[in-house]
Amino acid sequence: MDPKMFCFQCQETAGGKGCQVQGVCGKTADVAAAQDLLIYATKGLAAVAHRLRGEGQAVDASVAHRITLNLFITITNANFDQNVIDARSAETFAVRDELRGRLKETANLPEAATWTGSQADFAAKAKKVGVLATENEDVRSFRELTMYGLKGMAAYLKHANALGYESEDIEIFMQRALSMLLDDSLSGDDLTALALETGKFGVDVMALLDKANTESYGNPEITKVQLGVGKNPGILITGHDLADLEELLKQTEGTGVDVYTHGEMLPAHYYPKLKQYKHLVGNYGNAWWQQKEEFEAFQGPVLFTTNCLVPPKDSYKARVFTTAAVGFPGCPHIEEKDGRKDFSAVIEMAKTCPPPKELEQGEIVGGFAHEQVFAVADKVVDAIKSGAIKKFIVMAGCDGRMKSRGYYKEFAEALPKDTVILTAGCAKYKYIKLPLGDIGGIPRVLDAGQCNDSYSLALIALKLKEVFGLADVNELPVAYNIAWYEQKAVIVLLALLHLGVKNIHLGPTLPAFLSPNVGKVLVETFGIGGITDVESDIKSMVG
Ligand code: SF4
Ligand code: SF3
Repeated sequence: MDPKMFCFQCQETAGGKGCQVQGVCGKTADVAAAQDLLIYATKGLAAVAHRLRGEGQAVDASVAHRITLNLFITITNANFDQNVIDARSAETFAVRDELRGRLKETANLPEAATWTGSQADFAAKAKKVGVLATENEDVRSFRELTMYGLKGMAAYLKHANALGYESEDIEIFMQRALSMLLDDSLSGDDLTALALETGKFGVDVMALLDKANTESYGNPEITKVQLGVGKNPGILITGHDLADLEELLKQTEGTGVDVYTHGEMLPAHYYPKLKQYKHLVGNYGNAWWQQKEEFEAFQGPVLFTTNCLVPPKDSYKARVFTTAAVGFPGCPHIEEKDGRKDFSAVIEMAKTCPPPKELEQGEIVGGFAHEQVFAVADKVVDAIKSGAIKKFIVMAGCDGRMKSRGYYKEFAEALPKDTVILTAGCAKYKYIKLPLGDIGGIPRVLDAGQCNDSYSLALIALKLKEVFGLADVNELPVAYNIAWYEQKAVIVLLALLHLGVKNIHLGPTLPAFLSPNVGKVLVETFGIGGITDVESDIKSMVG
């Protein structure tokens, strides 16, 4: 029997193989098909744009922006609204056809660049263009590895774009890579090279976003973030988009409504220009997967700026607002108009709501991005030289709902006291609130920020390599134990591989989209491995 859908892009995929009836994330078969069609349309548009450039013709920046948003929309836990997704497919096909009309040479275009059909034909077409349309499992695996890297890249590029930072090089690469995913003539070596090149542009996009964030808001600095609540009504903002947070902070100023961060928005508190807003009062809750209980308790409106959205319960659904790539049927979506988003509906709702129920008290200390760590580099280097710090463990990445992820909390607790955890991404919620202490004033968990701030961790490693005069970044006393869930973790992984980092442990399970042969390439070339149990892994990673 044909599966109703097929998706294996995230770590929680059904049975560790693929969601075939309904997504574990809540994505229905119809939404999965709509996303498949949007990806197909986007590849077709990219193929036409790539050929136009090859002919020396200009391609408008709006094409790149469309591709970026289309990819972002299909990331895990971003958009569950079939109408929105289908409308984007229709528009994308129309833009593709308009561009194709300008081509001088249209011979041998791939099918995705030429398919014609009405919106009524979408459902039938969508069934034929998903992941399984590539029959050879190794080709499929390489293609999807690159595709998920591109989705992560799109997410980070979109955040940089929101702050006015663009990169034509990255956009041109994305269009070329997408068009290569339609090319049946490529060899295994070509596809391996493409996946690794995606990692190179992964470094570039994280560098661009880092520049956008730090030039807009200053360099993150060591900051204590409150976990308790105040007496005012509040808005909870979640996701990764700092530009949306800044706009919300401006519009809530003086209204008597407080703003709380949730999940991946926590690191906003570390930026000097964002933390100056006195009504940005604290962080509420934990990583994305606990949102059902936490949003109920929050009692006020919740604004989603990116993934991870869990299909909301009726008890709080009326309080959920979305913007940008995020969408859920029945939840109001705030569009940008004339360069501005109007959050007044969110603010007006907040004024009618009781203040949040307190979940906990205390604080989180974070803000250890590259410049802040460089500022205390002497202290860190001395601690390594004296043996006070024996090893750094990079534990960046994602959190998730699987019970097996308890491993990361246990691993953090069991690490010897002379080790320091370097973290970024929502994976941190497994251990950032634990009393792990410090080493001569250096906290044993250094949070650099969001998942994209894994770039900061790479810069810190490269700086240490320079200070210690090492030839290879793998000679440093640094081990990598990374937790992944969605596609932004894929671009982070490919970026680390591009930087030459070897022997990364990836868990809690290896990606289902890696075929045995492609997995073998990654193991043999880069020493990538899974996780086993806490005791054995501490022995092998720390010694
Ligand atoms: Fe399944 Fe993950 Fe795809 Fe959702 S995103 S359908 S959980 S593989
Ligand atoms: Fe988390 Fe979704 Fe990946 Fe940005 S919010 S790290 S999972």
